[in-house]
Amino acid sequence: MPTLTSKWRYLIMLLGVQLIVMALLSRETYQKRVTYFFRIFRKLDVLSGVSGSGTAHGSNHTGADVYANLSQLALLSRSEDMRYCPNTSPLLSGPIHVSFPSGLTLAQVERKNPLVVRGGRYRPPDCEARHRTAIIIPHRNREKHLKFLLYYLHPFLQRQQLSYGIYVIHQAGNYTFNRAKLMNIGFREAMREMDWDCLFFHDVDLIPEDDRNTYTCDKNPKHAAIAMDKFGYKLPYKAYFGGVSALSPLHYLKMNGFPNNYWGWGGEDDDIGIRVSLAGMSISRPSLRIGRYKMIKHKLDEGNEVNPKRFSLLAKTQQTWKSDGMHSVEYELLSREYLPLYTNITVNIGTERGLRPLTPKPKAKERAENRPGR
Ligand code: BGN
Repeated sequence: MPTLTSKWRYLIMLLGVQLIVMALLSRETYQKRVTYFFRIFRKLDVLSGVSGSGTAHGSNHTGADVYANLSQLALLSRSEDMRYCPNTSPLLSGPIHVSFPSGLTLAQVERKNPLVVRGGRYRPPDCEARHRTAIIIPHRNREKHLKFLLYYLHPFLQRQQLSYGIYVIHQAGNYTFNRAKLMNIGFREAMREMDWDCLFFHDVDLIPEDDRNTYTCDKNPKHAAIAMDKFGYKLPYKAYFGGVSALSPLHYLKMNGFPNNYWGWGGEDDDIGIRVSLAGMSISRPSLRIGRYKMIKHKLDEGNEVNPKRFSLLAKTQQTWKSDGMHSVEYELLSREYLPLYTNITVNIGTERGLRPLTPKPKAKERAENRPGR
């Protein structure tokens, strides 16, 4: 009998050790499962239009809900003798949780931003903003990305207590895309409407991940998207100026805006970076910890093929920057719509061979035939 008891004891001990080893091995998978489980809840939260989930001072690595705390703003009202907002907004919370749930609609984004008015404009309800920032987004066929950007950008800017407006510059037609030219147009059309003191030139697929990355201008042109997930949260090269950058109207005028002659993907951001130094300025940047962005994954768009001329264009920036830029931008304004979440400016920018009508004008004979009464 005593031998049987010790055998049992031995077996139980062995089972115990096995259980401990299994628990240790499955810890990582278990954690992943728990995180996945919580993510499902976050997604539901986003879609059901509930605000205020997540911690206001989110120091956890996944970050806080970008809408946390903002619902209180809707209860405040403006008064005549309002003070300036504080230098640092009390609404900032640091890292923001960014995910891309399916099923999000623009109507839901609208509901979550009750203080945003026609044309995508906003002013803090309880204090006079210290800064007026216009966001310029070059766009074509990226409705899904735009929806996510608007979902995150509106509350992000409200947390910073800015007076702001969002402009989407939509290239009409199927000709090759020209990001820098659209940004020149955005500058002109936005400044025509209001005396903005800072302009953020913003790719549609980049979501800021930390609300301390303030959308205000510095003494020098600022490169804000310094740490993108696709580049391992560091600069791909020292002179990189792509993704999101910020210029005051004075910076912009000093460097004659952006080039108009980069058709297709690549090089135009490098050209803009070179212009900054040719105009006697330098590039300022937030810290790597704060200038973080998540990119919405996508394939290279049709009509935005890699530009084979970018190398030769870049080699000539020094000779061309004064003649090609904001002074020489040519376009046809097709429409200006004040939508609930942004101002949509649709333009015909022509092709590399110049400005040409999107739909060829009918010949004189056809025009005569189509006259009413015939
Ligand atoms: C660079 C591109 C940029 C682009 C970054 C990041 C060129 C010019 C040739 C020297 N520049 O290589 O436009 O933003 O990669 O993708 O292609």
